[in-house]
Amino acid sequence: MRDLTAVKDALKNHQIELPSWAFGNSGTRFKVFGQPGVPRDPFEKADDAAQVHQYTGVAPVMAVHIPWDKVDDYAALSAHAKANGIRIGAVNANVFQDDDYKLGSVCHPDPRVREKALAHLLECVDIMDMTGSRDLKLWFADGTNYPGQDDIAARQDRMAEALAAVYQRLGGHQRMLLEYKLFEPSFYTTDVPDWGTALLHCQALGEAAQVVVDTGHHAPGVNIEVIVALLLKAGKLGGFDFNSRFYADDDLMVGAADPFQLFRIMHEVVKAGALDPGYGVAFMLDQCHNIEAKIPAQIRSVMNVQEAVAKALLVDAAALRAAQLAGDVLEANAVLMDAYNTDVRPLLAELRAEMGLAPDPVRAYLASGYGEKIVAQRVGGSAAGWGA
Ligand code: RM4
Ligand code: MN
Repeated sequence: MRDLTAVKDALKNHQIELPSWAFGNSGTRFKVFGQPGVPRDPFEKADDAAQVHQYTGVAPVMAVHIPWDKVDDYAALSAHAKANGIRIGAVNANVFQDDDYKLGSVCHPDPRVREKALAHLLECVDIMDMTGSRDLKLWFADGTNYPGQDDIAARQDRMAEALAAVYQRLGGHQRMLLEYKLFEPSFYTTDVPDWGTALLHCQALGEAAQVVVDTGHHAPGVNIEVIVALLLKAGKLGGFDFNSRFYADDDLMVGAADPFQLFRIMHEVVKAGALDPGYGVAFMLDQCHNIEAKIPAQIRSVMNVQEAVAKALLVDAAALRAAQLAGDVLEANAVLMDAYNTDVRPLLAELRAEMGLAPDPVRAYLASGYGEKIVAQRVGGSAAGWGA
């Protein structure tokens, strides 16, 4: 696309969903370094998410994670988000932090544990009804550590059974997003380890079941844009959990480790017309800011996604196609690299000016004094976190 007005319009309409858990304390299994001023409840998380939206203008949605974001009154949480200019997005289920789940959740050999896990998933759909959320995001830590520990095929049947029960419960506008991950916490088998497994389950369920690509959930060297292209072709790409990784599921800021990969992924999305909000791909962040300040890190992440999207939108599709059809390998590659090597920061600054925003959202946030204000105000209570 060479029409800069169209590029800017597409960027204005491209929304990025923020993870509530990115605002709370997080860490590794070695240490959680608490930060002053972190939210103490989901309402304060929504306040912080609203800051990210205020400075970027394209992040008006915050995903929640249950039970981390459990509240007595979800209508009040939605109203609070709305009053701050944002809304509640995907509801993420958590069936990996209870003692009962040592050997799995919905794939556990004991039907009592499976029932408990299923009840939680159904509770998440109840919450979606109250928050008006469209998406239920499912990631399972289920798997085994040792050969012979459990029956691999039987576990697939248990997974399918639970997913079908949840699928039945979905309302007309609701979707189930199934996320895969190669390994961790299980080290021998994982019950939904890859996009093929996720796709098989989703295909068996129906249209409202879609696959989520978490960019940190593959083996090193896996070509994620091929997966994205195939899922888009199958009409089964429900969304992304964006983050970057150097080694495993690092959950670092998206675009930090490999901005070129992010561009290649977004190029597939743009080509398929899937950037359009009506297409139904949820562009979510799934990150943890263990050592850096959380709100500016989220702002930076949104900006990193925007840069990749802008570059993908700048690809001269006609020239690329012509070179591809002519078998001109070098020219085709050059067309793509031309877009990638464009400095889109001036374009994004211009876009922000048009949207009434500061050209540099991170600086504007830092100058606002909000960071100092929350450190001063949020004393007492217990800081939110996922308790690694
Ligand atoms: C998982 C997965 C989920 C996220 C949790 C915290 O690895 O990526 O999407 O909710 O971590
Ligand atoms: Mn994820």
